[in-house]
Amino acid sequence: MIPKKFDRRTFLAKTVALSCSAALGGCTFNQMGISANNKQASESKVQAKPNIVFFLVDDLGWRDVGCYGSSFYETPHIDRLAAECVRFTQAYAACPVCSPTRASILSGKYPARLHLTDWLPGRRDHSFQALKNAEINKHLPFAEVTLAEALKAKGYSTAIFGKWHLGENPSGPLTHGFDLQVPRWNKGWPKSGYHAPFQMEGLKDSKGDYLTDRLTDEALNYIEQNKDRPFFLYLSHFAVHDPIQGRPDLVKKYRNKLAKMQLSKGPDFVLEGNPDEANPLSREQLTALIEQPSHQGHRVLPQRTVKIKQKQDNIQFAAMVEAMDESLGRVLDKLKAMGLTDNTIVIFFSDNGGMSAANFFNPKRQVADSRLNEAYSTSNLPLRGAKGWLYEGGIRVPMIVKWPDHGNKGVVCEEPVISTDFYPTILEMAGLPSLPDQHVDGMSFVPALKGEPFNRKAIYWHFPHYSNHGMQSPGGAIRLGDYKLLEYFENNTVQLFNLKVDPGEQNDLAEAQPKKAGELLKMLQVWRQEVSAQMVPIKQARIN
Ligand SMILES: [Ca+2]
Repeated sequence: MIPKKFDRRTFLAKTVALSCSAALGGCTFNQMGISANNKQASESKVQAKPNIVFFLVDDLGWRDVGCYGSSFYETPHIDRLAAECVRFTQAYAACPVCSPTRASILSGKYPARLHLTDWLPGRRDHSFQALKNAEINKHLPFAEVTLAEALKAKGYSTAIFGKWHLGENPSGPLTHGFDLQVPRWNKGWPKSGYHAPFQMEGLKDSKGDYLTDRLTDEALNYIEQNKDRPFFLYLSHFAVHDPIQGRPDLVKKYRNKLAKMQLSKGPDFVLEGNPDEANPLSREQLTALIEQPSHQGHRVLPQRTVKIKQKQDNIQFAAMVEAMDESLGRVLDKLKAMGLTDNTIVIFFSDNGGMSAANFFNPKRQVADSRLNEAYSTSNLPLRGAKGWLYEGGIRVPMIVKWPDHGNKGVVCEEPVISTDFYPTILEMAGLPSLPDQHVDGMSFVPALKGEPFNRKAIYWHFPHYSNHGMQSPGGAIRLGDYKLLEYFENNTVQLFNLKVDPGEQNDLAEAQPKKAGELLKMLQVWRQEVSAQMVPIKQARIN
């Protein structure tokens, strides 16, 4: 699909609509400016609104945080935040890769509905594929009223620090509701890595600077400058996405820690194949194959298998995680110093699971044994899979939400929620009217924050693409109650798991429980129709 061009008429129509909705909502804020007489009254009104800090980490796995069970990475500030509010154990990203999840957060819509189902600009087709990758929008559509736009229309100052990854200009954050963008860089990874010079416009650096720290400096400055008006701070770290480069002092710390640590038993890697093969490999077969000469090394291996890291022992990655944790600690300290703690909602989230599989954007890539820590960041155990997979390891992520004076404290919530839910939840927490025509796929989880009954009902995924991080067929998934069904599009295989008893997705129940599998498959297929999901095109002849 040819990327949609910037549609000025749509953008202007949306801006007018936002101004009108601000007026209808009783807010005196006007995007075209407010009179001096009204300004003071307006500010006194908006000051009561809570600030919102959305702390978004890139590629942080569900198990990569102390309070989620990591014994190697140290995250005292995240753990402390969790102890003060609500920690979700079954929170999902809407996609196992970056851009679609980010689109779902800011639009309240499923990636399938947006036709933005892969990272941008997306993976190209390769000769091994039986299907072509589905076509995608190359940027967040301008017709979407983003969360930033909705908040801005109600008087919020809005700023993004770090990663955007929802399209190049003119579809950068500044045309999607953000007043400020640091740095002026729209791609999904840091241009020159985490060590200065960063070579990114709008972000000064000095020798020895570390990117996570510098973005935090800028965010703290923003909090200070906006302490007297409501703000939406979208601190979207590049960390802990690769390149895997830790801050030197923390790398030293983890080198020492690893040397003294007793490593867990079990294999360093397991194999994963394509469950959608005509005769898919069983776990026993995969375990036997990884010992064979044919399956040594780190590349795309025979029978469409790849290796998945099983241990958290990467000292560079551990250092990245702790630097990110320090960043959260500094933000919380700054809020406290500014007297804003009691009026600031803090959300901690990741956009997809941990990179425990290597990136085969180039299917011929070979990773030398000496460079494994650059290709595999972490382990998602006990979850199966990795970034790029629809198994839990690719989509279940850490999530912590603090709502001062309203939300529960020190509570663990086991109800499933998904990234489309943030939009209506944030509006409700901020006391703003919902925008039901916009966040159509979101459901406010405010009841879950208050400890009231909350039932998310079905959650859906659509990933009509081959992945950089595995060789599985394109597919989709549905979660309903304790059950999850995965469907693959090459051969229409389905897998059914009961996550309550089998969170590691090892015991496929599709044959044993055909009624349940049929019910969920039907729901998934009906949902794809409802959201007009783009399907993978007609099968090509397989070329191996
Ligand atoms: Ca990501």
